[in-house]
Amino acid sequence: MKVDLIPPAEGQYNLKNYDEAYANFNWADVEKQFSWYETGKVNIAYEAIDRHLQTERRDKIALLYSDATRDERYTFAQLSELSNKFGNVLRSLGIVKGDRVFVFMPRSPELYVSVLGALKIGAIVGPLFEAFMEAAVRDRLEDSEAVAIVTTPALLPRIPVKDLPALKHIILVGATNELQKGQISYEEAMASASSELEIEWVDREDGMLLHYTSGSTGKPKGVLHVHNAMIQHYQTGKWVLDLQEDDIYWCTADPGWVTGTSYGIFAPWLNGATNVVRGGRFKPEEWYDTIQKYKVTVWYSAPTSFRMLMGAGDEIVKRYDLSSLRHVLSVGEPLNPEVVYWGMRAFNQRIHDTWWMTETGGQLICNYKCMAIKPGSMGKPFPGIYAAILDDQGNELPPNRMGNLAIRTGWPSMMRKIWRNPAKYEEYFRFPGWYVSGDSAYKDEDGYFWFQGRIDDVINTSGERVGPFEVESKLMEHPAVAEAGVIGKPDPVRGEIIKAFISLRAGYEPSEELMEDIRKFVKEGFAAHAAPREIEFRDKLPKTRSGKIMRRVLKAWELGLPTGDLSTMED
Ligand code: 6R9
Repeated sequence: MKVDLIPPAEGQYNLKNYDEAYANFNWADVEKQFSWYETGKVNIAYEAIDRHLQTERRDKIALLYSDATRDERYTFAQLSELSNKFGNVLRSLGIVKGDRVFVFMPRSPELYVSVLGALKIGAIVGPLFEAFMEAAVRDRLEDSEAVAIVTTPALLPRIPVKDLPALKHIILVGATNELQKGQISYEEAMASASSELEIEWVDREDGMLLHYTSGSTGKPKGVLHVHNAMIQHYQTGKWVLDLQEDDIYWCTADPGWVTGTSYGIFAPWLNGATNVVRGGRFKPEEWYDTIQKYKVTVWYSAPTSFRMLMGAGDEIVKRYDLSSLRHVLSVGEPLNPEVVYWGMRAFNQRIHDTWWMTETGGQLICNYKCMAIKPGSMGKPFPGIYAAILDDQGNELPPNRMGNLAIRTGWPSMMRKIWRNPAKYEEYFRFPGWYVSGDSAYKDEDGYFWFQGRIDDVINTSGERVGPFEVESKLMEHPAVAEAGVIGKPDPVRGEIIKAFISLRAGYEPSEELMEDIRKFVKEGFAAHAAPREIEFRDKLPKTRSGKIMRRVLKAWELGLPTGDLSTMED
């Protein structure tokens, strides 16, 4: 297969020579950037915000926020003051270091202030997508034994308070009704809180963030990150995002996704960059308008969004001035070469793919400004990262052989545990010295990595990981559903869509109406993005003898491929 090579663009980059940096890099040198290099005590929110107050960045814009009704800007000094206040609000409720505090609301300045304030008092922050319905919220708050949640009145009905004995405080942003027991008005509490806060200096290995992510079996896993991750957030912000002093940076991800925290909060602010947050839903015109309005220079988004923009047509692009853009990046799914070519045509920029996971906490395999891009490849390992392709026994494979994408353990932002599930954590490290990603890939003779797929069954729809098991469990709650098997079906726009195979209980007949009702049931009872777009009724589903639904068989049927080994399938 012929592969194009897109040469680096002109300009000044922070990382000038990849090979040289890779050969000489040492994480320990990065630590010297931070105040805690000498004291040993640390707080990521301090390093991201307050540290800049002693420099010329004090009155620099840290946050440019807008949505349909708001248009606001905050300096580093203002964010420092507001997050101090929120830290005091939490402290006055008795919340202490290590407590889990969740944020469950649409993007808004209050969301970012809440995250920073909670981190400043040493709490562990759990961000949730606003799209989560009751069951998804319950699973996460229950597993983490969260003590407080910051939310809005509209989302309040989805928090099953009576099932959550650990949950003591609900902080409501924009409350208008009378408050119930345990509820606090964000605005009232902030108005009377002091803006002087004694930051909780924590150990670099203390918990910072708890991101729940889906596996192929069981409930969602709580991936714990620690303050030490800042080393990686900072350095990848410098070399991969290429953040420079005058940049206006826009990461389109919601903090419910790890991209929206690592690269929507920490990387930009640790580097003192101006960070754009756009609230509301995706609309091509609004997105282009955001770039034009703020003169965005560095833009980090996902293939599903780029594909939707591409689908909206080049005519729209011409209506906006996108000439401020100097660096564009992507994460979450494979970036189709077609999209890379579109980016060059539409706004004269290479789109730089980056590969990483919730569990890795930060970018690991990337395309860099100073390096030639092979469209379709995720790029090369970040300096300090050793990536390899392993066979199923843990041996490194030579170039051009597909296998398990694995990383040598020990990078700064690696997860430190799976909450209350040490066995799950150990599964990632089944080959001594390696983190096994669960992705399959190969490395070519030039050292570029090429993504092939997930080894397990996790579905990636529009950049969001959906565990089939969670969707199946929800489907099974519907009175008509006897059994359900859920797979990801390739889709040109969303990467994959969710397809459910369902066998019905006696007394129910397949119909369009029933299909719609089941779809609605998942949408309203679990999460809109997890509702199957396609449903197929079957008399029986393929299962193992122990009763597990064999999704790989469903997938093979769907794609018309051989079903492989069926020895474990029930008769
Ligand atoms: C940051 C993030 C991780 C999974 C990962 C892989 C897929 C991410 C990718 C990519 C191909 C890329 N993925 N980046 N696949 N090319 N550049 O996405 O975290 O939501 O945990 O998903 O996403 O399958 O294992 P997360």
